[in-house]
Amino acid sequence: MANIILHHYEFSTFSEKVRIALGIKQATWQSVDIPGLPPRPLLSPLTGGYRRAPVMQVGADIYCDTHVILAALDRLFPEKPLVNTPHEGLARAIGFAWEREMWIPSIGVLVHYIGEHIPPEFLKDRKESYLGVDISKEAMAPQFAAHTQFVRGQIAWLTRALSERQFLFGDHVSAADLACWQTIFLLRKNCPPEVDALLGLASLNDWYQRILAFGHGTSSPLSPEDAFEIAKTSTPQAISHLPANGDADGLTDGTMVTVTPEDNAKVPVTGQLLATDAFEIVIRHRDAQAGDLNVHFPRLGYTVQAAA
Ligand SMILES: N[C@@H](CCC(=O)N[C@@H](CS)C(=O)NCC(=O)O)C(=O)O
Repeated sequence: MANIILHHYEFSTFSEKVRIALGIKQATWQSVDIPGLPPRPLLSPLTGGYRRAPVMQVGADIYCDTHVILAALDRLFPEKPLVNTPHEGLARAIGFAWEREMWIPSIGVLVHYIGEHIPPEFLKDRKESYLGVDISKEAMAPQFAAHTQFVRGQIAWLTRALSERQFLFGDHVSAADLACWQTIFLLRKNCPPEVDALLGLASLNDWYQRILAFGHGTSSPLSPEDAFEIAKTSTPQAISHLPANGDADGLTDGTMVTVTPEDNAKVPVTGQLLATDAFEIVIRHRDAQAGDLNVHFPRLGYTVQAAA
């Protein structure tokens, strides 16, 4: 079985989504604890500069973004599929749309409660290099009512969808559940219990606890140095799950491209286009120290361009 390495930090809620996915799969994995903000000197050479968390590593294959990580976990552990289900299209759509729409409003509610405890260097990083938004309590206060109403509106449809079922698509948890769950986890874990009443979260509690109970699988710590060494001494896997010459907006396999998140943390990652389909793109990034790496990204939410 492939050696799964997760680069993550404890309070990262997107990381929690993947930790729960590893719990659902009952996986054994290695945990690299990264700081909550850069510099991350031994991770960024592996991702080619992609700076968000979490990142999954399997040898010299690097998976950026939870959407591509969950799909990769389904290939490694076909039991209990999260993306590769009969509801794949909806699982992908709900997961993407929910996270995209909910991230800033959820942070707005979060900082209303705990904003005074966030260190200035964290606020600076989030404003200047990640979100482009000032997430200090003072800056977000004028939008608190609007953010609350938006989150409550989203919670309302989720509650209705879950009223007669265990998970969004029935008896089996999917990537859509995990996406919705992780933003609620952010709030429930960090805010006082009154957040439940504010947002109407109480009736989601059974579903919330069912997902929490999956746990995180079995992990053991790994140092960033050892993870780097594993990447350096491994060979990227041959790609069998994507077609050769898939459509990358007219760019052909072998072309040097950049892949850039289009929502935030817009750092372009450069590499040679190896393979793509409608959902994923893999580029070969060459790092002077780590050597050849296959870096995997989702298509949705990323812009692919010929490198200058
Ligand atoms: N679309 C990305 C979003 C990831 C994301 O925004 N993660 C947060 C942490 S919860 C992050 O990267 N924050 C800035 C950082 O840690 O550098 C995904 O699904 O992985």
